[in-house]
Amino acid sequence: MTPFTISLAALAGFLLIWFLIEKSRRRTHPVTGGLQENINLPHTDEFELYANAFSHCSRKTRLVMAEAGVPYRYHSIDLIETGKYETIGPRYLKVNPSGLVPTLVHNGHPIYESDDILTYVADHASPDAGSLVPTDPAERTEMNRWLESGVISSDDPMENMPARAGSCIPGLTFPVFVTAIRYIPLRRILVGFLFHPDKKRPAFFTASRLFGLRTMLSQKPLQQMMHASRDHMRGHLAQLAQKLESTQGPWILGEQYTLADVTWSCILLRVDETGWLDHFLQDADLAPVRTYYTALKNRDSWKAAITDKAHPIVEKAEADLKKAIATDSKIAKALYG
Ligand SMILES: N[C@@H](CCC(=O)N[C@@H](CS)C(=O)NCC(=O)O)C(=O)O
Repeated sequence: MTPFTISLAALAGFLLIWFLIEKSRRRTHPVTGGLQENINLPHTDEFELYANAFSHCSRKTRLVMAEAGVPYRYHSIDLIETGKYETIGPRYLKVNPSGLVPTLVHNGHPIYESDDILTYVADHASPDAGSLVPTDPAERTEMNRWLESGVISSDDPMENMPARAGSCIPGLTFPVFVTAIRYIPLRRILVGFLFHPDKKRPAFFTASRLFGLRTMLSQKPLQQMMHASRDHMRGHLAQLAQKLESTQGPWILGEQYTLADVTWSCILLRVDETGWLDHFLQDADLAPVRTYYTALKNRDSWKAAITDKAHPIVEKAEADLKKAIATDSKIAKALYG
């Protein structure tokens, strides 16, 4: 063996050991939702929230904290579309071994799943928070129905789009993902092939980074997925408009702002920032949705939870997408045609 082959073998051995150690530090597994009383995490504040600026589920939890008036320490956790795969870093996996955001930590005990966080905050966080849930059981059931519609499943984020508005979110967000990923170095995206539990994500982001919006939008399966999301979301918005008309607003259940409005704030925001809202609202039947969305944005919680936590990469991506739609008819046709 020459000194060169010996060095090569040593390097390969070193890389393999590094990979195996890193892999074992980044192992993920599913978690059950709700409060985990048996887990104790280091903390400095009574409430600590681990969340991402762009993540739909994270936004719901920031909004509920703002609505309940609960102070908390904020840990901003990146997803690859906002910079890096921080959710599968060893530090965050100690907080939530599923590798998903958000996680709320109360006195060191984590609470998993965004909807469990919403109800936990409404039930425990502050004396005012109880008002986010109706006392009347029938109203409570109705609130839960609207909450359920906004869920994004951890197992299959796009399951059952006809029943869930939340399942339409990934497909509608796809063009913004493609434009955002331009700002992320390729080497960071490729790390996902080594460590991310869902290899479809690095594959999608690598292709988006290499080929760009025009090419990605011309791929038939991606177009079909996006159009299915769009068409089902239109149906969900029509149901929302009918509901708002029947209750006379200003909120989904009428006079009382509830957890259902927290979820739907984030759905409408995503539909808006991905360039779809104006397209949908050309339909006059959806006018109540516009009034409702304006009222949501005027609440104090919106500034605290959404505006003040905006992410620069996402803002650039949204501006890029709007420009591309305005200047490239092929892109506009792929989206709206
Ligand atoms: N059902 C979960 C879904 C959480 C989820 O899917 N979070 C996404 C962001 S919205 C995530 O952390 N993805 C990790 C990744 O993209 O690598 C919840 O509601 O909390």
